[in-house]
Amino acid sequence: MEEKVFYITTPIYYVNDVPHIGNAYTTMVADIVARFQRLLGREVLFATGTDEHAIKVAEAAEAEGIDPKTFVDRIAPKFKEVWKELEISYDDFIRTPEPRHVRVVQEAFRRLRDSGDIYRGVYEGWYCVPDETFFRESEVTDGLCPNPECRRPVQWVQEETYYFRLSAYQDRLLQWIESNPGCLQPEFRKNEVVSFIKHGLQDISVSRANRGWGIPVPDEPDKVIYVWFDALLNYITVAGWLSDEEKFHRTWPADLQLMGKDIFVRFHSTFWPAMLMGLGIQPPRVLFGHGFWSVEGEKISKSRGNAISPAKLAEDLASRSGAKREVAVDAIRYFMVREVPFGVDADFSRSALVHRFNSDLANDLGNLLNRTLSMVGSYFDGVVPKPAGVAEEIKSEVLSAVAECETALSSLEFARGLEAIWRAVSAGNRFVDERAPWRLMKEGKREEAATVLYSVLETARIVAITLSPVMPSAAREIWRQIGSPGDFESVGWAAALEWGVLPSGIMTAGPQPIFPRIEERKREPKAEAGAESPVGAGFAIPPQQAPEETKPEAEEPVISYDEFKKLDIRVAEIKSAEQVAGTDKLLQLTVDPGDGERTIVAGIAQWYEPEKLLGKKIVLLANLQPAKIRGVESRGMLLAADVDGRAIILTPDEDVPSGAKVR
Ligand code: ME8
Repeated sequence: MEEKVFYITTPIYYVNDVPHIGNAYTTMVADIVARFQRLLGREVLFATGTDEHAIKVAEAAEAEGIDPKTFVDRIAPKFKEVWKELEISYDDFIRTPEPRHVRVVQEAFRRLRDSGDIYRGVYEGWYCVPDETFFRESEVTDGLCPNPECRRPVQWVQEETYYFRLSAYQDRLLQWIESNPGCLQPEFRKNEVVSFIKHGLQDISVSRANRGWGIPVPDEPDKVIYVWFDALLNYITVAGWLSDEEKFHRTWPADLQLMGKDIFVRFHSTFWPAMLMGLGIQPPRVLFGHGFWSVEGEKISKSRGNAISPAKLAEDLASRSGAKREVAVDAIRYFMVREVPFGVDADFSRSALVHRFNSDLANDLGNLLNRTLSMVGSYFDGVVPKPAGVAEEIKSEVLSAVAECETALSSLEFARGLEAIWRAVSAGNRFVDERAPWRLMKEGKREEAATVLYSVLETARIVAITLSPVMPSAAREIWRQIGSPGDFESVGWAAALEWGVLPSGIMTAGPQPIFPRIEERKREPKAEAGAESPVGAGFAIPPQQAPEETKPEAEEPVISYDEFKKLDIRVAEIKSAEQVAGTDKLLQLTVDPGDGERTIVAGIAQWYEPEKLLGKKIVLLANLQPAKIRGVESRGMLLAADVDGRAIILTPDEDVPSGAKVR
């Protein structure tokens, strides 16, 4: 019998906006699991995609004055682009308007209607468009969505509809959960599901009046199918339900369905398995609802301007460190699964990212590789030396780390898996420190030095394989630099369980530092006036290149009081603010510093919404030489505090008149 395909899914994301690090997180984790399973030799189907029939998608299109189809056709490919940059190795990308999916949704609807699970009625209650969720009258107070993460206004809906008989599945769902330990993870969220179900399930409306967007109800084109009924079915569309029976048989049930906690309880752990039961299809093997990321302590939201674009973050990290872009992507992947155990909430901070980059990647891993390869270069002409024997202590430490890493990755404990790999890295560094090949060479013990260096190269080879699900590009680079033949994808995880595989006598190719350390006090690379600033670079856009007399970075320049007196720093009021066309980071501000209005450009758009700045008093360097930035003449510079790359505008402690001097 053919082996079952390992089937892993992410949610399909709404296309009302481009992906941020929250969506990227789920997708990166799914990618890590998919790569790990492939290394283990499993055939994998890794699916992701876009959920396009939501009302909020139609509203976003309307806000732009275009039809929903044009809108989704523009945004959906952006997801693919971002996933490509983040090295997401998906096998299938589904878009809900595709005919293969429309057919599945309509057929599922028809079958459930025929069996009586879907019945006609009238819906009267609330609907939250941002959450695309129906709420009972009693669930809503103050006209706001009861989901604490949302709390946006709900709409009152009264229309003829179809209901899905969810209430009939209460006992079957509880029984499924009880007889399949581990089907809902993590455990603490399973308990939430059980109490949600025990609290009583209500039938759920599964159609809406057709306003020109959505999949029509079969034989009743005045109605469209509820977006969640449509979206959840994507998982069986991809697996081949109704289109490829053999594929479906080998693929379903899904081995792992990943999502955030926001859509875990109500939709994926209740509605979804009930729909499948109604269709006579087995529920998935494991549903995992992970925690949410905040950014610098704040909930991610577009209006707060902190919905970080993962691609841009990688670009910034690359420019700040000098690492290759794909290595910067890897560092972000590493950070997000290393920082907290998978499942719980986490906070993203740039300083923590920089810290991990420097300590784990540049210091521990980078050092191991660089110093070993330079010694191989100096003492053995860059050729992998032949060991005189097996260094048992490092071998056993490294192999036991691999075993632990395998167990941890299999049970989705990524942080523990990476800790285990870092034990191998530290073992390698310690081995070099203790055995000191440079001393051995001086003492003429060339064979011993060869054994030490070979063992560390072998450690690096094993680290490359085990690290590759999380950091595929960096692993490829390590592999290349140590001269290992072929690629880790073809040798697979099994090659990490063996010691002594790296052939002696082959040429190494390093060292070329993969993770150049980020010098926190280093001057930022000179940015072109108006260029988007990298992580931590100035947000007050300098109108000109740094002056010629810029001192070397180590010396803090000292200025005299007379020089300081030349600065005209004043309080100014913001009169208007708007984004500079064609940039994500620049705002054009009209400010009044007491002597009439003028325009300045500031690199703060990532953190401040233009509307919220109106009337704010800021501190302005008023006599800076004017400069054109992206076509806008800027006359002065807004001063802000730099907190780990984030701009915080300085404002006076009390209300002071515009034009007041700052001394
Ligand atoms: O809910 N932290 O799509 P969506 C971690 N279309 N993960 C986050 C996150 C954060 N701050 N923000 C979002 C939908 N996510 C539906 C899904 S599936 C049949 C239909 C991730 O675009 C997380 O996986 O709102 C969350 O569940 C998902 O994005 C929500 O994506």
